[in-house]
Amino acid sequence: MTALTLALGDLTREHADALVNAANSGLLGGGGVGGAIHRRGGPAILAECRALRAGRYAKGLPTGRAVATTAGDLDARWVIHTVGPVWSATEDRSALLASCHRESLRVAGELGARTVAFPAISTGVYRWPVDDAARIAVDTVRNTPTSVDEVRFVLFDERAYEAFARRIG
Ligand code: AR6
Repeated sequence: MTALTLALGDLTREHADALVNAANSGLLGGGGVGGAIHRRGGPAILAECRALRAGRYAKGLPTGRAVATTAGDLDARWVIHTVGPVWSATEDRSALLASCHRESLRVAGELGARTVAFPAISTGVYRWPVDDAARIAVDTVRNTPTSVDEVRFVLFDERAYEAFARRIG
């Protein structure tokens, strides 16, 4: 049974086996939580991202997929980078947001991570409404068989925290 827990604050201050990054497909940094991860985690993370871009993901990491790197100076063993979909009012991209959570858990399981901390993927720069993102994130984690013991959602503001808290119940 995987425990779903919540925290309010900065993901880069959390201790977990793996921290999930809401990345873009270029994997080379950006704003939001990913910017914070690279800032606090130091250059080792970016170096591994560049190596991925030079090899397996020359065209970038596709939306809905996940890949791990070192966590550098963060209090974790790995960062799992996943690319959320940009919110669209005209196209239902929910399956891709669900896939981010499923794929991140799959990668975490392969690594042997027992604790994984997620941000609210796609709810920042990618503008996904937070209540809907909470529904997709929580339901997907609940319905994905995994060896991970704890999935912690780390929410940056009260509004996101309340949305996830309502969904977890
Ligand atoms: N800790 C936890 N949550 C955070 C932090 C933090 N330090 N900083 C922001 N958030 P975003 P996206 C929250 O924009 O929407 C980037 O530029 C934020 O309030 O990081 O998936 C990438 O390079 C929001 O609720 O990710 C991509 O280009 C959530 O994290 C693009 O943004 C996600 O916001 C990805 O957009």
